[in-house]
Amino acid sequence: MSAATNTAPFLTALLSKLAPGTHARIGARLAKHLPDLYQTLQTLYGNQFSNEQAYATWLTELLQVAGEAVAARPLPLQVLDDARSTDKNWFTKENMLGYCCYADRFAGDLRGVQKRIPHLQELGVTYLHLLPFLKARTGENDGGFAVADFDAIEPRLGNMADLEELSTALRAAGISLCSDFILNHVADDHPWAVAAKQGDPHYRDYFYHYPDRTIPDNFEQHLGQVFPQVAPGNFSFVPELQAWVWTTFYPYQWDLNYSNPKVFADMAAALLRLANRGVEAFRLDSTAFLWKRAGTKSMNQPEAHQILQALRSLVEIAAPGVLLKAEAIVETAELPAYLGNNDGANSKQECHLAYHSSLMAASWVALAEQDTSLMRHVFAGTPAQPEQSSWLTYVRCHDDIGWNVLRPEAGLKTEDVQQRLARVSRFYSGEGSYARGASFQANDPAAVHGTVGMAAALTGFSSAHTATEKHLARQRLLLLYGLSFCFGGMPLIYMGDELAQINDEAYRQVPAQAADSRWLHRPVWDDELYAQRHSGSHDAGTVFNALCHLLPQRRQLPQLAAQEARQLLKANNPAVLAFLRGSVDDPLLFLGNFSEHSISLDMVELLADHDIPGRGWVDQLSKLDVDLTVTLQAYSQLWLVRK
Ligand code: OTU
Repeated sequence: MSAATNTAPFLTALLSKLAPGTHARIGARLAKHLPDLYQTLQTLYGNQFSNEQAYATWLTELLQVAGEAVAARPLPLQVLDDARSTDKNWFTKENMLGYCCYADRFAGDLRGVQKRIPHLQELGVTYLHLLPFLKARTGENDGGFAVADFDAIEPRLGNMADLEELSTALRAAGISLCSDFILNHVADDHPWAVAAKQGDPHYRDYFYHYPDRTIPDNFEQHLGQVFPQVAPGNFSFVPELQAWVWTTFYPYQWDLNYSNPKVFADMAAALLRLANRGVEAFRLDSTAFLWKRAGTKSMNQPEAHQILQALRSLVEIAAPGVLLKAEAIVETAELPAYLGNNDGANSKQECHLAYHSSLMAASWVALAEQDTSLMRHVFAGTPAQPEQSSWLTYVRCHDDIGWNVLRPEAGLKTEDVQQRLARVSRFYSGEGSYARGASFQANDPAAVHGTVGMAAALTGFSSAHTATEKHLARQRLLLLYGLSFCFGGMPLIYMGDELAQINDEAYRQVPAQAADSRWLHRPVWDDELYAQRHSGSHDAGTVFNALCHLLPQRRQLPQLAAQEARQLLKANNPAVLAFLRGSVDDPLLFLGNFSEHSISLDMVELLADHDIPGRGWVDQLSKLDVDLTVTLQAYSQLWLVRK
């Protein structure tokens, strides 16, 4: 059956197999999304079946699972599905605000998280990303990114009842719960890996396994390395299998073989079961790596996108209130595809959200270089996102800041790129700067290291002694957050940043963490800082108060919704970032000074090419009118609107 072929007969046959009680709920959604799903999965897996009938039988089984998920979907979630189906842009609005933390480090366990809802509400959070909380591998587990069971909670953190209770309490508070869904790999003690080790051929083929180094060596010639120091190479020898297993990340994280349709079906079913527990958004981890192809980096392959598109169709059918968020730490040019496209008849829906990781990294480059040129390239390389999708904008996360994604923007000659990014990396590890981060691993000493460290440590709080230094540190932190609030996307606050929390060195004493310096910026919630949050004489308070000033302003500015237009302006000073949001009739103009100097700008000149007057602006943050010549203090930002 080709795309143009009618899937109606298939649909009729399928409906006869689904519980009649669900037809009213699922019928129209199936009619809408089945043609795409049928075709996408046929492109991916059609050749694995002896004929089209066999493929259709497999797809029927998959959709029966989706049908069961619909039948079992709790009523409040059905209500949510319906509401969101009539307001498909709900997550792109200017009121959206994310918060990201580890359940244990934030609040002990899932029950503890519930007790911290008032903190989230004080900030105006509408989306809570709890880092991995599913049952993880025993022993080292990459902060939970090695999952042993998709249907169980990590016992330290609670149980399924706690998760359901938490998601319900969050929903009542207007907060959507986001869970990681680690779909690229499972832990080596996940039942599938255990069965494979015991010789079960069915489960052995859930993984990529090679009897000798011939194929791995071939692949390795083109592959990168994520953890070159602590987990070099992309294959690990597994004695029980007498084979080399594909392990992109740690040796105990076994990449799943998505060329096997059973893997796709099982993972899709696991996602839908979790959705029925009240998880409203999934952070799809490491999406770039889902498909391997010899002779390539095995990242961003078309099939990886097809897997995500098929998941999207399934979610639209079985749990349309749920969001998918792509985590793909890749070059700017590769990012937009994760949001799908609007190309007319070929338009494809993929993830609702995707991390704008190169904007994040570029904003730190701008701060280090006191020059926005590189970031302007990232802006220029970011097309308007398709309808019903949004960037996830952020300043920090639980991983290192990877500078290498910026290679295309960093220069033309390899040595220049290398030197430039290495300089930024050294800047943030403190060489001649206010920053107090550290380098993350890289595979050769000449290569560029990523950077670890809390945002407050990187912006200068840890090295500030005088009031002026503290003021500058605060301005830098707020400038980066301000940009993430205004760029056009859902901004995410990383736990601790709202209280200017600095690095946590304790990981060096914890054997399971000591080798992975990302733990430097995964601190434990600090009650003392929290108690200072309204104090004007503590860093925690001044930052918290300032954020609590910016955030309500943001919620009142419809120009800042993700779907609104964005246009970069050319300022006559490279340290200044200037861009318009919203319509020409009622725009918001963001001005940010990434340098330590104060800079004057001529408003008429700035807007000359845009048919917008230079006169008649007011700063939404200070409520002060703006003169024709506007002065931006060191690291300051203005959010200008028409009077
Ligand atoms: C993701 O990250 C997670 O965010 C990491 O915490 C996990 O360790 C990893 O997957 C394995 O599950 O490249 O796009 O610091 O940027 O590991 C996937 C390196 C990734 C991370 C990288 C990352």
